[in-house]
Amino acid sequence: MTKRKALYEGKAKTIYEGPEPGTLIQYFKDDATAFNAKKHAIIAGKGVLNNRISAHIMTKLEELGIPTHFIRSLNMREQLVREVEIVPLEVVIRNVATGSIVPRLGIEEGEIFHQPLVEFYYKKDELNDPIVSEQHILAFGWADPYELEEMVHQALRVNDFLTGLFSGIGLRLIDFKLEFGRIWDEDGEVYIILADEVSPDNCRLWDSKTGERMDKDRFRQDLGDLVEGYQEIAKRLGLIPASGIIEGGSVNEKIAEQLEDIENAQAKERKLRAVKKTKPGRKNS
Ligand code: ADP
Ligand code: AIR
Ligand code: ASP
Repeated sequence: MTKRKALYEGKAKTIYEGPEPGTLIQYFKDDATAFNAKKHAIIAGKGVLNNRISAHIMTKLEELGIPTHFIRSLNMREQLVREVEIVPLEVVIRNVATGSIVPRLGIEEGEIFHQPLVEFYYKKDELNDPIVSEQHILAFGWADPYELEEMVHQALRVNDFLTGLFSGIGLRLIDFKLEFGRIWDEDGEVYIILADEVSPDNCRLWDSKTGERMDKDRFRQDLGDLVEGYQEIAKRLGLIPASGIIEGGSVNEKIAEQLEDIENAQAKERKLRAVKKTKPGRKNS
């Protein structure tokens, strides 16, 4: 194997230099962390499942015209992506009350919101990713008004699409977190595209019938075996065989390696959309 340069060692992924300028390789690790990495475990199969699930969802989002960093899967743990300048924000969409918002606002767990709630958190581990307002984002220059509008617009489109996708396989999309990044074209025009991953690490998914938690809350709150939940999601999405990918506590590599190219047939020239540089029409009086 050729020696590649690791550019960034994250909590759940390692980022390697890509084969061409402007590309990166995302390696999905088996590490699970919570509470800003105060809780940590290695869970066999998590990386393979998140790689597969995220590749599938990013491909579907591209089909809807939502630009993403995903180029193609490389193997069971790695995907090729476009290198972006990450906007230092976590964009969280909530449909139902759970997690950090419950104690923060003293609301009832399970309350359904009148409309999807969009929240922003400043991506800064040292500060435990504090919640911020649009005014903070603009005042500190983390994004400009057009970028902000674009991120909210795309995040709500992702919410609509994923709510339907998961509802079709008996899962409720409770909330999720997205990260966006910037890329520039030759004319210096900036594009906002969806980056990072969309997986049960950053989406809360409850079984529609039983309410069972299928996502990373299994690990955060010790609710059950994490990989079992992730496998169930992948099975319902038709991404892995009904027998699963784990055998005797470790990944069956023969099965897992075959998962990689299922979606690559669909990987095609990505269409990009520029963020508008003129005042959005709907803001005009
Ligand atoms: P963390 O940094 O929170 O530990 P991860 O372990 O998931 O998170 O590491 C992946 C890192 O790569 C994140 O910091 C994320 O913002 C960044 N990233 C995701 N996609 C891209 C991309 N296309 N280009 C550059 N950086 C990216
Ligand atoms: N999230 C936030 N930071 C990291 C992640 N993964 C995701 C959670 C949840 C949503 O954002 O997975 O789906 C809201 O999290 P919380 O903890 O603020 O309730
Ligand atoms: N991944 C983050 C952490 O390690 C947050 C979380 O998912 O709970 O703290």
